[in-house]
Amino acid sequence: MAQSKTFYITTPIYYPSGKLHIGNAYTTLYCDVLKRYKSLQGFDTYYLTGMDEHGKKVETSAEAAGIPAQDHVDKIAQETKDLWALMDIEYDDFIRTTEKRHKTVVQTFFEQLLKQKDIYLGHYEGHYCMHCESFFTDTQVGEDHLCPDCGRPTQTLKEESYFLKLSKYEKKLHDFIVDHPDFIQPESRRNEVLAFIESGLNDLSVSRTTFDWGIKVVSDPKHVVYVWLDALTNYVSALGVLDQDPMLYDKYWNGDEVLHVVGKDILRFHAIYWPIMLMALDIPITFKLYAHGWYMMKDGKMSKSKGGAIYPEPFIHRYGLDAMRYYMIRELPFGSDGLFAPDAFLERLNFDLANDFGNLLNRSIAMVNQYFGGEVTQKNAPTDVDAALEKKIESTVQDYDALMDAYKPAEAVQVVFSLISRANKYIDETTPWVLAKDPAAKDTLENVLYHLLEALRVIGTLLQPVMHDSSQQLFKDLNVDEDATVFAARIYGFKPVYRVAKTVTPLFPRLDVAQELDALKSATTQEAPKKEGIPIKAEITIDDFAKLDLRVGVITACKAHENADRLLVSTVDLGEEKPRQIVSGIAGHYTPEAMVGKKVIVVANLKPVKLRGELSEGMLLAGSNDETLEVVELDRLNPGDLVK
Ligand code: ME8
Repeated sequence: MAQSKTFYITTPIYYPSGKLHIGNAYTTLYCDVLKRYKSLQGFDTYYLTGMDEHGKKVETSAEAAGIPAQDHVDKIAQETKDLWALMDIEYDDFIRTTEKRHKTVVQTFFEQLLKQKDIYLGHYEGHYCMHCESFFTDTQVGEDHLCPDCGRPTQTLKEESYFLKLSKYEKKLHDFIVDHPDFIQPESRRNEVLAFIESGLNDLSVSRTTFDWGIKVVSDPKHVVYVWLDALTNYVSALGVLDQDPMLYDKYWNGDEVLHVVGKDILRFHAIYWPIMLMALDIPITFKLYAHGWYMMKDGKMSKSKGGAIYPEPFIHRYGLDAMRYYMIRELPFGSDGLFAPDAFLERLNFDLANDFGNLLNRSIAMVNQYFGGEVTQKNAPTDVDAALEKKIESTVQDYDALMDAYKPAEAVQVVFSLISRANKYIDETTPWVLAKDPAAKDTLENVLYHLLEALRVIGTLLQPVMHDSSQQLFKDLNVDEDATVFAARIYGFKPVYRVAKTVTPLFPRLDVAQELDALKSATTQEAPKKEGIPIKAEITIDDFAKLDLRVGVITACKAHENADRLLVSTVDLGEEKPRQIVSGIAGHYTPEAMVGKKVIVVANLKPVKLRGELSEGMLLAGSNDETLEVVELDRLNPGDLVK
């Protein structure tokens, strides 16, 4: 027998800085769907997920919880595994960076890179963003010393640090990306990465001496390994890369298809640092990288460790796992952001799942029982309408496979639902209840019902990776054996005879949206944990404060910054002749649409600066903590009014 092709898929490993929300759960679900699809396709699959348990952020959140860091990460790792069990995630391994099998690999890699002088000891004096755990250059932070990634203020730090020679591999990486057009997807992200490399790579600081919670550098233990170098290594440490007989590594890393799935915010780490590490270590770059968009809530971004996030559990407990899996996959198109809104969730449940899908199954089975005592056989008298449905089944399977092979499950699921609509329309076109009144039309009617059952069987096989339980229920209702649910069976006419169940339980109930919204409100948000203290800055006088010219402004337009994910460009009316343009690091927290109409406080006498190429003539006031940010808003004042 020919050897199966292999498919190795990974999620990012999550920070245990709080309970995982639907944004984090999305990546894991997405990988689960692709893994299940590939398994059905006959691939030998391996799915890795896990936790990224080191770093300053984790140390701080353990301190905030008042427990030792190891206890803290143990607790969250268990909660995370419980969530994956609830979501029926079929991962093969769960790596934790505090495990010995991982630490050893990180330490060995570090020493190897040190020995071959790809890592060297130096000093870092630069602008450090605590939030992003990254250093930036003068040019990157601009005059205001703001983090170019998140827009937060940076602090100047000088510390001894080891550096990885990114510059040495800059050209090689650029060539690699150019030579492998599908290495980074979607293409827009690939172009972003290329542009970033073309702007020049600085050597990367890869150790820290300012905290302890990390993997120690063996030859210089006052340093801990930079959390990203540590975390990225998980993709091969979990496969036992340095084992004497690295079976998993040989099979899956050097196998047929390797896919790292990440959110757009962590693209650079995976598209630049990770491949360069591998090049330096002489490990082949076998993976492809897919960067997905974010799930947003109606009023902005979700946050893991503070309030204001949506969690999967209440939805699953109340509406069942498949409704949640369907919505989460369906609403995040390839490469774009999506909206997770409870009302939209309920409407999809009603329209797509209860009305279109559930009803198609119920009606079809009820008619087979009513008109044929539960048993129908294929008849050979196809009409044009039948032929159209058969063709639709065939094209659906083709389109679905092409989309799934291109890692686009949202689009693939939509194709299946268009077949569901088509099958419902087929019932309207063929009017079985009219045919049933005419004894001469008995075969025609049986033929119609047979077509419906075949369509349903194929729909069930296609929906398996996303809605496993509902597909199994459907197969049970249709009384279909396993051999009619495999890949090769996804053709019209595969199963010649049906003996369906006598009754079916509806797959999805119809819900009262208003009533459910009320019930969900209390269940979907979590209270913010206690704040950590931030030291008060040095004292100033009233004259210092008076130097600030603070004015009321109204945002009349707002758009995303073309060259920076985290920046929004607002047009602000300050009651002056001409509106101003202000760039702010708030894109992770507000959509451009949500900003329009806000009455905000503007620092009106701030020297104009260019932020990633866009002029910024002032600054909006906002409150923030580690995870969330809120723009300060006013209500009754007018543009140009003074704030004192
Ligand atoms: O970044 N919608 O971990 P993390 C969709 N430890 N995805 C979202 C999201 C949202 N609203 N919010 C977050 C880390 N994510 C590192 C990874 S890998 C070697 C180390 C995604 O817990 C985010 O884009 O902060 C990222 O892919 C993932 O959740 C993990 O985030």
